Amino acid sequence: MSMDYLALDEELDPEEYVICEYTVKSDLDIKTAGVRIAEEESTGTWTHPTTLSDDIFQRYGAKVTEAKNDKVRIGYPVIDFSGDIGGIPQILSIIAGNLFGLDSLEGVRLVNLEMPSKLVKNYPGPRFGLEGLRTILNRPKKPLVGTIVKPKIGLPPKEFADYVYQAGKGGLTNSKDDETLVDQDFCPLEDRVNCVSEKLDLLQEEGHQMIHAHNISTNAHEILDAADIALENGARQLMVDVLTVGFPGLQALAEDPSVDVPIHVHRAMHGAITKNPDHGISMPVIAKLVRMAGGDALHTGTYGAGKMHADISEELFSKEVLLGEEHDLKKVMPVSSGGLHPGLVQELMDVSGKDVQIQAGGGVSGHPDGVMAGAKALTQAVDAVCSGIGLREYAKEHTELKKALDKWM
Ligand code: CAP
Ligand code: MG
Repeated sequence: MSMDYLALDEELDPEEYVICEYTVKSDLDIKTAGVRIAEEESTGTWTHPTTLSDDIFQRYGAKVTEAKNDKVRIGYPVIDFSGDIGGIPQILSIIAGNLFGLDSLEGVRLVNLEMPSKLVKNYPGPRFGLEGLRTILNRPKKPLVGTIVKPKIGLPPKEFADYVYQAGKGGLTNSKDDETLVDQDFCPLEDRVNCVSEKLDLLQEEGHQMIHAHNISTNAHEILDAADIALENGARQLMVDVLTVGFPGLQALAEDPSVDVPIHVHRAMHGAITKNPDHGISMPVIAKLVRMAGGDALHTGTYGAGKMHADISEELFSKEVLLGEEHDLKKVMPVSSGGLHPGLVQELMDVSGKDVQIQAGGGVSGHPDGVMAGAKALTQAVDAVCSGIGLREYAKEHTELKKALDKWM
C-alpha cells in the first residue's frame, strides 16, 4: 500500500486527531510542503526509512487534509500524543517542532490548533477564570482596571506597596508586578508580598477590594516553592511569564491544590514567535494552550490602541479563544495592556467590549498628579465608556481624567 501523507478532503474525526493549520512560504508546491511537515512531525524524515512499516504508517502517520494557496491543514493521530508523560511540551514538539527549521520551507506559521476533548480533559484549565475574578473583585460587568507598578524595577518593598495602595485608593481593582521583577535584592519577593498584602488588607478595611499579581517566574523545580512564599505572605494572585517559564510551570501551579488564588499570565517573549507574519506561532494558539494549562487571565493585546505591534484579526481570534466554548474549560480574562492611558479606553473598549482587564503602567504612574490621580483617571475613563458618555464630556466633572486627556491626547 502506498504511504501517502496526502489525504486531501478526508473528513477527520475531531476526537481522533489533533488538527493544525499552518501558513507556508516555500518554493515547493503547497501539497509537497504539507507532506514535508506531516512526515517530519509523524512517521517520516528526509528519506524513506526502510524500517517504516505500513502498519506503523497507517497507525501513526499524519494526514494532510488541505493544501491550497498558502494554507495547509494537518491531522496528527491522537495516539501520537498518548501516555502519562509528555504534556504540552510533547504536544509542541510535534505540532511546532522541527518543521520550523526545515530548509525547504522558507516560512511556516502555526495559526490554529484544534484539540480533541480526550486530550484536553488531561489539563486543569482555569481554576477561577473570568467569572472567578469578577466574583473576587465584586465587579460583575465592568472591565477590571489595573496598573503595573512602575518603574519596572527599583522600588523597595514599602514604596512599591505604597504605589499599590495609591492605585487602590484611586479605584483600581488590580495591580501587578512587572514581568522583569521577581526576587531581586532591591525588592525581594517575600518582603514585597508582605508589604503589598498589608496595603490590600488596609484597602479592604476601607471598603475597597483589590488584588495584586506577584510574579513568581522562576526555574521549574522552584516555582511551587516560590508560590508557597508568596501565598504564606498573603498573596492574592500569582503571575507567571508563561513563555519564559514554560507551560509546565503554569500547569504545575494550576494543578497544585495549595495554589488557591488566580494566576495572571504574562506573555513576555511572545513577540519572538508571534510577530513575524510568515514564520512562528500565532497568539491564538498560545492562548489555547494557556487556557488548557490553567491561566486565569492572559495578555492578548490592545487591538492597536497601545504601544505594542498588533494584528487586530489575530487579537480578536485570541479573545474568542479565551472567551469561547472550549471543552467546558472556564473562560479566561483577556488582558489589554501596553502603552494604554485613560484617553485610549474608548477606542479599546469599542473593540474589546467589557470582558477585559484594562491595564496601564505609564498611563497611571505618568499622570501629572501621581499614581492615585492616574488610577482615578483610568477608573473614570472606564466609567464614562460604560455610561455611554464621551471622555471629554465626562472630564468636565472629573479633573483627574481631564488632566490625563490634556497630557496624552
Ligand atoms: C505595560 C507593560 C506590559 C506590556 C506587555 C510593559 O506597561 O507592563 O508588560 O503590556 O505587553 O512592561 O510594557 P505600560 P503585552 O502600560 O507602561 O506600557 O500586554 O502586549 O504582552
Ligand atoms: Mg510589563
